[in-house]
Amino acid sequence: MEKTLVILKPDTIQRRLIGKIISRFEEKGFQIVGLKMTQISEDMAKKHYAVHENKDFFEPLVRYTSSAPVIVMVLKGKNAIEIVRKMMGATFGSKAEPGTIRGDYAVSNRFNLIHGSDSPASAEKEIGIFFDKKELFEYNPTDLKWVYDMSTGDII
Ligand code: FUP
Repeated sequence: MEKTLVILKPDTIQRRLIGKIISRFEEKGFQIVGLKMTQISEDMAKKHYAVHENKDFFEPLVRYTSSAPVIVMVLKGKNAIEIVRKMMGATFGSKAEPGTIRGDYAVSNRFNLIHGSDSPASAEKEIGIFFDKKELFEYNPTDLKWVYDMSTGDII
């Protein structure tokens, strides 16, 4: 089982899309093990997007990310990182396939609603930045044995 960090960015909250987007992850079968509303400071946004530091879109990206409240959550599931990225769709709303979150709800090449960790290393780092250990929960969803076939001892 893998954990990944998801941020529902300011446009998701402003456009009242929180419920719709969280529902997709719940309906897919992911387990929410941490969730809260917060506002990302300019400093945190700069750190979060440090790989884009030298790009021309860095400054507006930091402004967008820190401009208003966000939802941060940790999702758990087998191959969660890759599957969540697929569900998000391509970076630009204008390019994202219909059926993906960005494809269905975004047209902008910046306001793209959602962030998801892109590797196990970044998931671990990002979860640590946004959540204290005591804000993450271990529990057994009662339907888990119908989400995965666990009858053989593996998670299939
Ligand atoms: P993603 O992993 O799909 O969220 O995308 P990236 O890490 O490549 O980009 C991070 C954020 O930078 C995107 F969510 C939107 C923003 N961005 C721009 O504003 N302009 C660009 O040309 C590329 C990305």
